[in-house]
Amino acid sequence: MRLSRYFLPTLKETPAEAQIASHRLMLRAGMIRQGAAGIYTWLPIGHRVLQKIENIVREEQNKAGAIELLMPTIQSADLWVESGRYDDYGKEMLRIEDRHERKMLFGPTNEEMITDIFRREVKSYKDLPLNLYHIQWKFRDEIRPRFGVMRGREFLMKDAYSFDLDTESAVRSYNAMFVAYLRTFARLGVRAIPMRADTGPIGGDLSHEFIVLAETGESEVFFDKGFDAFDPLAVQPGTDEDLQPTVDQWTSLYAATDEMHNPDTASVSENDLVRGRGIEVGHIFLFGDKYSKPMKAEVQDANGSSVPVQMGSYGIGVSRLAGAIIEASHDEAGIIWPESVAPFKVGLMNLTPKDAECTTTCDRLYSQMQEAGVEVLYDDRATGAGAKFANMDLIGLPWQVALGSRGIKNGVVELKNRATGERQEVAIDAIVGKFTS
Ligand code: P5A
Repeated sequence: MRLSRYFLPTLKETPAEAQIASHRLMLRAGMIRQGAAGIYTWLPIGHRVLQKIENIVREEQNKAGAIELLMPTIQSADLWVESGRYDDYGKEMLRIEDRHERKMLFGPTNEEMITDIFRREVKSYKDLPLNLYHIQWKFRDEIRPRFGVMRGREFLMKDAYSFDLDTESAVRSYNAMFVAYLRTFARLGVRAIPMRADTGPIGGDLSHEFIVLAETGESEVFFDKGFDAFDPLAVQPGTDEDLQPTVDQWTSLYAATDEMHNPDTASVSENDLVRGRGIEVGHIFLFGDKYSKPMKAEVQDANGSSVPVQMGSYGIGVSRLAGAIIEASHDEAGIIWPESVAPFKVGLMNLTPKDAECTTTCDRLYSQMQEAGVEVLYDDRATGAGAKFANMDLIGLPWQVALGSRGIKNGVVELKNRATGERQEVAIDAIVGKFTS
């Protein structure tokens, strides 16, 4: 992408309304703009990040055996009356009336709707286990939307719903999601700590939140020093294996708390605990027949008796993650994107656009990178070198390649790693190969 033809409205000034780094940087780096309180437009570079996060979430859900579908944002109130949550949900639910005075709502979550789909189509235990998910916008009329996309009113969530014949099988589905979550967050370049949690309005007995460590986080966590030793990507995804030992290993390695708890330090010595703050990026629940019973979502078991299906639900805050990743990975100059979610891999800068040879060479490098499938943002604008460097640091692409008249004379570009700050000179003809080999 040529920056001269792109839409990247960056800001020099720090916006007054932004209280935390990620909100400030998302506005300054031209990722988002606010439409109304807690409701945002995702500008092109922000949209690319959102799609990268979404795709990694999707890949790991698929690997774990979940199946994607897409439910609407607008739901009928009837289903919520059936489950008993229509009145319970309170003011957080955006209630709408259509022209026929039918009660509708903008979905804050989809337990009711998926239970309705299930009960219409699935009748036998032979069709279980089943896990259905979608990635869809939700609306919660939060009393205090703040911190940009971290606590929005409209936000993008991945929500999966598992259906099993009995509790033992339901726990296996829960464990598969637990492991998929650890893998997902590792691939997104963040460390997320699983912590036992309250179930709140979703309900049930078993629940974990996944917390990304960041000083500005709303939850307080205590975790075991040994936590670092585990590599989530070493654990194979899937529903068939017995993942219980893996889940036990993870859950015995931390203790956690927030304002809702006291630290549960039973399993670890207090000396080994590190105290931190974090952001909830995922939340999983096992709630058995809480919805299937009132909504009569039943299957026939092997004996031909009808039993309510055992359910769980599993959420990831896709749009919140964009903020959480920045919160965990930035410096004074701007964002530092992990490569897996960076909007572009390389930022190519023409430092002396008035120099015809420099411009021809930069244009050639840009074409070669594009042909090689390297995602590159090419700053070909007629602005000064200082502004270009500052802008690249702000938007946080993993690699910067700078070429000016001096580099042309010496036959080299300057390559900078955004995360380490390390700079090196690379022969002009060797630079494209650096990103393809
Ligand atoms: C699980 C999936 C649920 O809604 N039902 C379907 C369950 N869980 S949850 O914890 O309430 O939400 C799941 C994740 O969504 C993100 N999230 C938000 N992100 C941005 N702004 C908000 N206002 C917001 N509320 C929830 C969180 O990451 C949460 O873990």
